[in-house]
Amino acid sequence: MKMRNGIIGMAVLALAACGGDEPETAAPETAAAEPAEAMVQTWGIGLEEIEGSVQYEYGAKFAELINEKTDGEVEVKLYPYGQLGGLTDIYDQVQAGAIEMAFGSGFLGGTVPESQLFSLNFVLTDDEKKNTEILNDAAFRKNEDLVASFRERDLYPLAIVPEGWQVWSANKEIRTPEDFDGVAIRTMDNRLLRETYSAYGAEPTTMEYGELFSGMQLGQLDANIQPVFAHQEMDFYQVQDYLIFANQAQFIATFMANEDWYDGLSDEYKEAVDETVAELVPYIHEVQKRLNDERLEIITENSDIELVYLTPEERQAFRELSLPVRDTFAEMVGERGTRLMNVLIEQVEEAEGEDVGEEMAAEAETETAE
Ligand code: 6CS
Repeated sequence: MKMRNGIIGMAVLALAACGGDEPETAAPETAAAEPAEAMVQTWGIGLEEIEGSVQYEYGAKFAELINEKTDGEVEVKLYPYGQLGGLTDIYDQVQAGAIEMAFGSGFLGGTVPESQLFSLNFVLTDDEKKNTEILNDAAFRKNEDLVASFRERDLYPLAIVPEGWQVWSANKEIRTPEDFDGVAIRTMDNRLLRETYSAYGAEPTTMEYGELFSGMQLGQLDANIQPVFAHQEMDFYQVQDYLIFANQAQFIATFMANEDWYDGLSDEYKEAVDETVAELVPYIHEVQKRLNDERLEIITENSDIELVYLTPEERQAFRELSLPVRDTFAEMVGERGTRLMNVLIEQVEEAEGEDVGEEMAAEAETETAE
């Protein structure tokens, strides 16, 4: 393991030194007081996505705020997708400490099985902002079972980042589970997603993010699952005929740190990191909404792709098929992960209960006024 870590570390150093693939240092917008050069340290963030993505915007804002809060003593470098290898290479490198932080989403299931919780369908509310708040509320994000799942793999979860609804693209219209019959759909590499799409009647296939465009173009895949911004920025929409909005799940990534690095931060730097990730919760929600809305406009302007929005009744058929997959999750991850799933379900029910309470109070107020 040590040897492998050393090789990965050297790969990152070599990468940082080579001009063409130079990582991107997110420049602070406002120049902080200049520290002596020797005092400046650099933290690296591995992104699963390219420039212009939600993860990139998150990383750039994180870099700007950290630079300000540390009076210029820390610079943050972003490594967009492709610069550190494939998706699992990114996770290997943050586990090994070759980079300080990284994002991990669906493929992370192979490294942190409990993170497949974020791939479960029909678990969160229909309100994206509320979901972002629930996932980042201390009751969930600092839950000891969540933290222990990451710590066991030398990682520490800093923030949970929903990046927009997971939207199906396909070369045929899909409105019912029967429509999925024989459809080769690409899922990220985790068992939970494969079980979910098998339950829907499709034929799940795993493929690396960077290979998807040609997979669809060559007809190896009939369908794909991405937030809208990714369908656009990776040009996937150009090789598919339908975009189908079932609002079955959001794309959710974890922004995570190498455990030893995070634990070893000075109190001052740790506070800067903790404050920054808290400040970025409402920020990134607004960014993902904007990016997804803007990119949908680009898609519709530049293609004849058909947009399909499932009705509540159509969604319900998928919801029912998704429920037994919760038991599969429980079997896969054991007691700790199951407790975590139950905490999330409770938080969601509580938030939905508050909504109903607020609606009833508003109705009562209107009736009194009448
Ligand atoms: O589908 C994937 O593999 C990738 N999609 C997005 C939107 N982000 C990263 C992830 O690996």
